[in-house]
Amino acid sequence: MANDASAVSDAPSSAVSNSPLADPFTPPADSSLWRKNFLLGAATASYQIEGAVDEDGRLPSIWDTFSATPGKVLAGDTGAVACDHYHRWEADIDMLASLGLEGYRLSIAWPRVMDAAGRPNRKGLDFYKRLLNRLKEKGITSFVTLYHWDLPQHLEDRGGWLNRDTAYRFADYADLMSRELAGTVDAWATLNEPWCSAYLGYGNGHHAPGLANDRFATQAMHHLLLAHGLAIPVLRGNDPASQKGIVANIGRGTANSDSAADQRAAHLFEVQHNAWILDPLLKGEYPQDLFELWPGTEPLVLDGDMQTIAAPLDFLGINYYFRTNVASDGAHGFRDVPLEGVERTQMGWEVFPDGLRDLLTGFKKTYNNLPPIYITENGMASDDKVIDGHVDDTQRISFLKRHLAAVDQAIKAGVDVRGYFLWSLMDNFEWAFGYERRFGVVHVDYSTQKRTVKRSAELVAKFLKERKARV
Ligand code: IFM
Repeated sequence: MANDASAVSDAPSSAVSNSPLADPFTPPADSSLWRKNFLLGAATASYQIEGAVDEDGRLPSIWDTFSATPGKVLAGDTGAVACDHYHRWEADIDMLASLGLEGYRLSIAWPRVMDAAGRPNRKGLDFYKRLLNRLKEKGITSFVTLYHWDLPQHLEDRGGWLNRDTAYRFADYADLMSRELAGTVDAWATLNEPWCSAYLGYGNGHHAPGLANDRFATQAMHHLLLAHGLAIPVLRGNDPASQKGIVANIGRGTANSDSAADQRAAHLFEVQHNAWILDPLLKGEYPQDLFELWPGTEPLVLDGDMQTIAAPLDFLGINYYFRTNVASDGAHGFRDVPLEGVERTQMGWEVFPDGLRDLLTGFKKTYNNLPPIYITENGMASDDKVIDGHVDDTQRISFLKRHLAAVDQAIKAGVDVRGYFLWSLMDNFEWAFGYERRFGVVHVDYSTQKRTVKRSAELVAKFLKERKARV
């Protein structure tokens, strides 16, 4: 993959146009999305866009190590340059603002802002201060994730999330960040998708650090959740005016048949995908069914841990992408049974908007203390091409419209959903899939770093403009 940042152009190639085409995105008149206080924004993450991995004192992360390991990432891609956002952040924020997006969800690279002894790295911190101040000047609401998977490699060398001490190092990092950035952040999320960190990172090895053992996955999850629980009161103490929460990726599991065994398989799928994270956070306990699925994997839990983990939240971030159809594996688990003839994305993920509505309404029934919800990620990858300066991402437009309709249905069913972030603002490094999979509403040409606003982003901008103009 060519990733040469030398020939550059900062300006997005197409401004928001008044297209004569009928608008396939704008929500119906009765949609809750028309409410001006429903936040509509876009999300990114540090390792996926920043590049500049060894500049200004940034230390290596587990993703630098993992992506440099042959065979781990498609085409040998790495985040070394990515979208070069570390150097182009001003133009990128201008682009975000020109689209009228009201919120921006970003993450901080832990190895950029703290050295191995826990001391601040001023140059790295200044990058985020400048960026957050610019968002404030532009009136854009900032959602800042502290951990979107780029663990400092020096912590992994001491056991990473298998080492309980990492949870305490995370609380130190949260302390430093919230002391330095207090007043510039509207909402803090401790972790992004602990399921991915624990299961893909330590359970099946698909992500950094690439370990594969169910027992590791449950212990890593416990330390991740403990890190979250330790950080929440620290964030509250240092930055009382902001909201505090966490972001979970949730999965819909459906049964391949009406048989009791397949129904149980679908239940277990959702236990390991959703309840594994949400039960500790909202009930202060792990779901016991998890250990029927993965016998003998109970993590080591010390006295007081579960109370720490269940610290009250101001919001819950939900990331939703697809459903998984499953059947019993004939033993105590489930196996995927991909459905034929359904709509899929470039990732091969099934497009299933009802899953988002059903999970949200289900959580409201299951958790009587369910916090206000932000959809912190939703979107899809497609093999987008720039043709005559335009990207007509028809499937994404329809995908977004249908998922926003599902959010509206959940709101009408009584779920307190307060906002939605598109994943992603721009095409970026899609982890083990490198640069091949394009999730952005803005296209990135990685050989020139030219940004091209896709048709989906134009339509979101058009809707936001209309909404703003309403009295
Ligand atoms: O790109 C990722 C993101 O980092 C976390 N949530 C899912 C996205 C798409 O796979």
